[in-house]
Amino acid sequence: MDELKGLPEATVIHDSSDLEPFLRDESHMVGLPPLAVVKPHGPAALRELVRLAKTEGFGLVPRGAGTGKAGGCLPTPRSVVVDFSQWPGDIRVSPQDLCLSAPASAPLREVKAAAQAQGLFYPPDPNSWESCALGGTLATNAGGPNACKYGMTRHWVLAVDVLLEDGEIHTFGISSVKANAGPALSQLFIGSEGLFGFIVGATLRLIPQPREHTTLLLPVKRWEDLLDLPGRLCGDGYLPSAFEFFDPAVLAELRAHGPETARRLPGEALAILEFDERGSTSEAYLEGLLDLLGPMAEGLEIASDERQRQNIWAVRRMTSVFLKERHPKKVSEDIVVPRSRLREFFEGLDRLGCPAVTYGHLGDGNLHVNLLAAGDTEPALLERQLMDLFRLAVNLGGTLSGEHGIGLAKREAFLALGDPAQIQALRALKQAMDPCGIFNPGKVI
Ligand code: 2HG
Ligand code: ZN
Repeated sequence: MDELKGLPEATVIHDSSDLEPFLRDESHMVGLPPLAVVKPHGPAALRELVRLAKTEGFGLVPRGAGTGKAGGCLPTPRSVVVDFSQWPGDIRVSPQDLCLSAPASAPLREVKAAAQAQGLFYPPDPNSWESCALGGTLATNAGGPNACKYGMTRHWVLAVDVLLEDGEIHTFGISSVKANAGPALSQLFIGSEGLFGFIVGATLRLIPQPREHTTLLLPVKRWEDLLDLPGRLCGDGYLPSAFEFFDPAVLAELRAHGPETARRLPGEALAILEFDERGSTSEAYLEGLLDLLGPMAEGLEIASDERQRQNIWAVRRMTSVFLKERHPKKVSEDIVVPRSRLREFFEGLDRLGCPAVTYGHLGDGNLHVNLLAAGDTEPALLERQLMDLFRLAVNLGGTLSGEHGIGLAKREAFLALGDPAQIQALRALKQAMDPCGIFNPGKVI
């Protein structure tokens, strides 16, 4: 694309072989070849890109590290990918303000480490946390196991710096939790998947680092027994910092074909519970938990040191990649139902006869329902299976996506099942903030 040749403060990629990696993310979708990929190094590049997008009529598709699970960063017809990996800026921690500022390009791993180096904690922990970029986690409102106690990425954002359709970067929010001069427009951009503008940096809220962790492996004989446990724990004053599970099919796969540490996993089904309260490593705390678990506690294993804890988490963290390697054409969803309706959800899934295996964030009702045979399923049937699954979650007071977002992968389902008033409001906002339709066209709505 000749117009991009003189773009200031940017690296521009045109060669079709170099564009190849930008057609994919971690979803099952594939994008169309973009006109080019631009890696901006400064505001002049963004200003000029916005101007050109408007005058030449192409779309701008934001990209972080490409670890998204819904196709949000995949190129659509006549688009330029804006890859933020070279966007400049440092990670700066302010212990006084309990906050941290960082550019969109900062690896989430480094953001979390910078907080930790000061004894502070940034909780969002999507399973891609070692490879994803902060900007992507903000644009998709990433979740993760710790969301069970600490909430989503959006709950940790104080301010965002956003490229708007005037070509300039504007800051929404301040570095304090108390800011109430009108509605929090910063939140509009978190989880928006770049619909209204592109996030180039943010100020994040921190808390003191938890110093104690009790990590439990809870094997069960009848996996249905796990389904009431998230609600019972909360009802009894125990809020796990993570409550993950594997259904019997996923556990069997891990045990039969997974890494060494997975081969020793116990149980018919398995939960991983973690508590990080002050005092959670005390005997009294554990006794209370054992009381609550009753006969379920038989077979319980407690990680006795940090190495064991990390081994347990390593197995959980690799599950998605492992299943994808075993079943390259699988489709993986991330529906949510309220904790109190988990049992009804699985009964419903059974009734649907949906050929799914499930694992994920049981503690907050966010389940990774995987259709392993999706690649060999007739497309119309697959679509029906997915719609039935989404409808089941929605009818139980849940939603079709708990953490991965809508992107390209769930756009049609979102439009079909979403509240029409909400979709209309989103479209009105899009029109107001991006009247030329240059920001991530063809995604979400
Ligand atoms: C996880 O929790 C990730 O492991 C990925 O959200 C889930 O691939 C998936 O289905
Ligand atoms: Zn997940």
